[in-house]
Amino acid sequence: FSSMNLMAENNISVKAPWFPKHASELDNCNHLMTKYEPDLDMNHPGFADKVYRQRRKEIAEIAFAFKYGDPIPHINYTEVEVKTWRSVFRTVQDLAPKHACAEYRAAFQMLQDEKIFVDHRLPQLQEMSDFLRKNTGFTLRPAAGLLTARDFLASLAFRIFQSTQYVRHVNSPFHTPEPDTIHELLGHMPLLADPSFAQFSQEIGLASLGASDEEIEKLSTVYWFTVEFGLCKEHGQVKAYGAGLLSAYGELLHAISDKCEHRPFEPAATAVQPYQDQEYQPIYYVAESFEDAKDKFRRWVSTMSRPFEVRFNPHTERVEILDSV
Ligand code: NLE
Ligand code: FE2
Repeated sequence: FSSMNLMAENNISVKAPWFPKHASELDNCNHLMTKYEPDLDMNHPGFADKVYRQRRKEIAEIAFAFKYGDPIPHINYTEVEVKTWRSVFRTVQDLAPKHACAEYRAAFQMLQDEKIFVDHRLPQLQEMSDFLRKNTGFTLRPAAGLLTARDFLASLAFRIFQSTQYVRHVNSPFHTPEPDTIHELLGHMPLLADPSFAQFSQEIGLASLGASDEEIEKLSTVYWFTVEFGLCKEHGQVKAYGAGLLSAYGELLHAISDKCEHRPFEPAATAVQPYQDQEYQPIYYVAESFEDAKDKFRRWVSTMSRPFEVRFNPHTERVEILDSV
C-alpha cells in the first residue's frame, strides 16, 4: 500500500493520503505503534514476565488474523486476569456515581442490567459489540495494541472502534500508560453507547480521512483531550467523560483535584497543546456539554484544508466523497 495514491477513482484530482472507503478496508488499518510493546519497553511491567509476554502474543495473533465480518473470537481469561478486572471494576463502581458524567452512568447501569458488567468475569468484545450496535450502531474490531492515529481514527468514521483484547499486567491495575481491554471496556464502551457521544466520535473519524499528517496530529490531540481525558460540566460540577480517567482511578481523582489545570475546551487551542502519555496529565479541558463540544468541533473542522467532504452511508458501510468546489 502506498499512502499517497491519486484519488482518480473518486474523480478527485488532488493528492491525499490513502484512506479506507468501506468498512472492510479497515483490514488494512491495523498498524501498531511499538512504543509500549512489553517486549521492547524496559519500563513495561511485563518486560521481565515471560508468561505475560507470551499471553500478549497469543491475543495479538487473534487481532492480526481478524477480517471484516468475522465474529470476534472469545478469550478464556485466566484467574489472574479476572482478578485484575475485578479490582479495577470495583473502583469504577465506587467512583463513577460521584465523578462520571450522566451519560456514562446511564450506560454503565444498562451494562449491569444486561449482566455484561459483572465483577466475576471480563466482558467479551463480541457481546459488547452487539450491545453497542443496538444502541448507537458502533461495533468493535480486535486490535493488537496501540494503533497509529491515522488507522485508529479512520475506523471511527465507520462507527467501528478498534479495541485491544489483552489485560494489563496484574502489578499495575490502577494505571497503565497503554490501552488494554479493561481501559476499553470500562473507559470507552459506556460512552460509545450514548448517541450524542457516538456521533462526536464518528465526526472526529470522518474529519481524519485523507487529512494531512499535520492535521492527523491535531485531530489525535483533540481526541486525546476529549475522548481520552475529557472533563465536562454538569449542574455546575466538573465530571469525567474521558476513558483514560474512567479506567484509572488514580488519575480520575487527580483530574478533579486542584493539582492540575482546567481549561475550557476550545478545539483550535486544544489541538496544539503538547501532551505526554506516561504520567497523569497536568492540563485537562472542560466541555460545556457533548452538544457544545460537537458544535465547536464542527466549526473548527470546517477550517481544515481538505478539498472534499465525506459522508458515511450506513446502509452500505461506505464513505462517500463529495467534491466541495
Ligand atoms: N491510563 C489508562 C488506564 O490505566 O486505564 C489508559 C490510557 C490509555 C490511553
Ligand atoms: Fe483509549
